[in-house]
Amino acid sequence: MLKMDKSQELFAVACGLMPGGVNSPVRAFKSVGMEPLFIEKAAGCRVYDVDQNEYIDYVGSWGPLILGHSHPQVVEAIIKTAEKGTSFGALCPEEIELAALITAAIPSMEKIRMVNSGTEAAMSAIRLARAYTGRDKIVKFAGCYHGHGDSFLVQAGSGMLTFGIPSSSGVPSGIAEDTLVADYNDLLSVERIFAEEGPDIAAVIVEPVAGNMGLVLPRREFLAGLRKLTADHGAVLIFDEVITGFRTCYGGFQNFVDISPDLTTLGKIIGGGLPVGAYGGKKELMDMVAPLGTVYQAGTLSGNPLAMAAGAATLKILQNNDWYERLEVAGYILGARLKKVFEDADRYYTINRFGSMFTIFFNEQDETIEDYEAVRRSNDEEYGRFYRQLLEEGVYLPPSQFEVGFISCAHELEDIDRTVNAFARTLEKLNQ
Ligand code: KE4
Repeated sequence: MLKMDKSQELFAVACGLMPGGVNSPVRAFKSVGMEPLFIEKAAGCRVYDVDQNEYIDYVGSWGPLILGHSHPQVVEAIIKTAEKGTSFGALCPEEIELAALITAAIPSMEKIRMVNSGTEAAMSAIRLARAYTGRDKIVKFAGCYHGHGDSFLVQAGSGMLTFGIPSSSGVPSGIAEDTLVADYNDLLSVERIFAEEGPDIAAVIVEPVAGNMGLVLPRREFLAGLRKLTADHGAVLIFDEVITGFRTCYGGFQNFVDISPDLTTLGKIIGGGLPVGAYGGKKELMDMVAPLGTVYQAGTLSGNPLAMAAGAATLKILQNNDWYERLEVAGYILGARLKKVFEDADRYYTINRFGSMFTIFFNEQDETIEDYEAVRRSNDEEYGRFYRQLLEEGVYLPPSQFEVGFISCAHELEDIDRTVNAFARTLEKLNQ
């Protein structure tokens, strides 16, 4: 039995201070049927909770820690910058450095604006799309998540899927009505919406690889189809690359599939573990943003030197493409060996993997998982049962079936080995 006394003691206090004891719902561990861990420290691919339990970490702070925790060069950049001041509310050289690194890596981002979260980036991108087109409606996909901006909390993924809150309360009906929902990987569902509402649609926002209903890969024709459909109807195509940005390659998933969206949102990795988001795209759109244009968007800590330095240090390390090859090898080995473990245990499962991102779905029948309906058929109770046992074995997956596991550059083959063995022991114990 996992020793969790200290975590439980702290959680009791936290519940008196914060709703559900957390500052973000998915951390509550509710969907995996246990009280949450309090993490005390982390280094490389390991996290350590307040009860001195050690885990191989596949959460990676939900994606930002692609280099692993406390990377020496990132920590050094943060310390050196902090010694000169953390935020001035004025221009600083660090914001130019990070903006230059990102726009050089993602050519469709001719101009970029830094914000403090993926949510802010997505909210700003649709505001800009609405201003540029003079239209109000947006199209999103069931199971995709773009942060907690009102327009996105309609059939969203991530914590909303985890907690079965298809749409959040508190969102004015007028706003929800302007959010049209299509089916991921189903181009026909988008064509039908455009046939009815095309002239009123400002933008389509999509996760080019869906990471908030578990990992669901795009069919090739899906993204290319969205590009053509939005261009034909004068709507803005927004790739939400908050997860995939600098995760799948040095740049965006868009580089990988050679599709240029009109706007891109980023977050997570570009902050190197500190709060950073960004949106950017064609000059024609971005020059509408204040103070140049009439689309207002602002932020006290946007572009602060500390977060910029952490992000720039991270991207400069990732410029060495060997890291992406290494992540692909680690992902391939983990996926292949887990497939064998599940087959030996005679269990239905589906492992969706792309590079260093993966999700294990516990399905009731042997099926591929390529859309939201198939995701909904997975057994998240069984995921919870598996999760708790795996934690006992020292492996820390995302505490939700509808999230993505992340391998970092700090995971060695020895860690993959230990992970596979932990899965095998877990399945053995669950099958007893
Ligand atoms: P943030 O506001 O959390 O920085 O980013 C929102 C966001 C936007 N777009 C995508 C594709 C995202 O995945 C996210 C946030 N991801 C979740 C986990 N899947 C963050 C974890 C949490 O909510 O605590």
